[in-house]
Amino acid sequence: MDNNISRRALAPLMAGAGLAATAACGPMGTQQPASRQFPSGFKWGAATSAFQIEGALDVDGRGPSIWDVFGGNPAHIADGSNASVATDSYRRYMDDVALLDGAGFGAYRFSISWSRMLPEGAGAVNQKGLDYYRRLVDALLAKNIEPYATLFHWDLPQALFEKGGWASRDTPKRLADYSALVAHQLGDRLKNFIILNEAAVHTVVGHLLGTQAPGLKDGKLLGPVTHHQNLGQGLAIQALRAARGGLTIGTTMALAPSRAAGSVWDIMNILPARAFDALWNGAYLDPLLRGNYPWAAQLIVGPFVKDGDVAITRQPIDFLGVNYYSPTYIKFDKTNPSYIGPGLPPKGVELDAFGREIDPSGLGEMLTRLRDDYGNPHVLVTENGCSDPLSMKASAVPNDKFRIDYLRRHLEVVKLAMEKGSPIGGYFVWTLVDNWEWDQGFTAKFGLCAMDRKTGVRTTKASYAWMKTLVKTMRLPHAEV
Ligand code: GCO
Repeated sequence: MDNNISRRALAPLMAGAGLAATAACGPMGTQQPASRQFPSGFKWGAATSAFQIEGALDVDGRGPSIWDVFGGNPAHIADGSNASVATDSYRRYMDDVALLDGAGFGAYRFSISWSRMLPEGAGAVNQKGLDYYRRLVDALLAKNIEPYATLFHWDLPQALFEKGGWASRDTPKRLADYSALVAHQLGDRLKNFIILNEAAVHTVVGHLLGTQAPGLKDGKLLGPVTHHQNLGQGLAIQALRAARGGLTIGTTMALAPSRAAGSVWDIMNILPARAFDALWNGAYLDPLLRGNYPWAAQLIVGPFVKDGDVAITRQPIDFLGVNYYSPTYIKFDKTNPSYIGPGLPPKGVELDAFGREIDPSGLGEMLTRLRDDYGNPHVLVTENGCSDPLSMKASAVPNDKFRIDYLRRHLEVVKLAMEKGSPIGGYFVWTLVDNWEWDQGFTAKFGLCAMDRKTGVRTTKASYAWMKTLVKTMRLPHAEV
């Protein structure tokens, strides 16, 4: 596969695309939902991840993760920054809780840093790390905000990476042990679990493109890293269920339609686009929901699938977390052994600041596939959002109309999908406060709130007020004219 495929990797191709993010965007023939009123009980929330917000990397006994190592090298990060402070949420978590509460959110998706709980990835628990998550969960519950904890959001303990990481069949077992530990220690108050975040991104961007941790560029890892995450997820679901009853368990995937680039005449792009779909979407959906791998993925993972494995990867879940940002465009590339190469979106389409096409219909397409092809699982949209125009300067855009427009248009698709029979129970905006965006450092700003990096003080943007009204009325407003 080409070394450039990923939604992030496409971004630099679109120099100047940041301007497009500020453009007003009308519905342009998009089908509208019959009613704009969301049902009572629909959950509204914001999503974050530990490494992007906590800071305090060497505080209170936390062990290093692969992101400490990769992100600690300024050459890997767009602005040379690191996550040692991030949004300082290890210390300022009450500020975050106050913002969630102020918006009226009923749910918060955060992730647990595996190496804060278990500095070596396995073995004895770090009591101070555990206490932090207890305090956070209790603070959320005190405000009637339901905690949703992701167990693995890309920050594998470095100690486990040194023992082979996801290329090793041991790491799935360690994920299961860690999951059981969290359920034992926090499960009296923390009830909602998301096992993995976007395994496809971690596989492709971390192990093939090398632009994210662990920074490897090795096509041979595609098979084992894909399969072992699926296997670990299955074992972790089993471990959580064995640890205690009454938990709500799901997992989160980066679902994106894989479209053939070019016009209908570019038929040679169709097969690589299908193959990419199998590697990006099917290689994670199918083992969990069907107990097998799609044919094209089978070629790659096959040698690593042992007898009995797919019985483990296939587990009943209470919800599927869907993260959606944009579709992917693929073209035939004869310079690649896989013939899969990154294509460009159609000319003239709207792009977000990441150079990603703004196309809510892609979300509708994936929700329809889940309904028609995957047994219509209960869905939570666990991430959706866009960045302010990328900037090396710390300034954010306070009057972020483009974000309001982006969120509204995606929520129209969510509502429409619900009307067409998809059981969608909630929506989490990515993200609460501008944070440390992986290899993009602080140049990207996805927050409903900005943050002064010198003082840590958070300031709400216009989109925060817009979400607050939406959460209160449960009614999706029409576009502002
Ligand atoms: C992801 C991650 C988030 C990102 C967000 C914006 O989806 O890649 O879950 O950590 O910050 O998507 O790119």
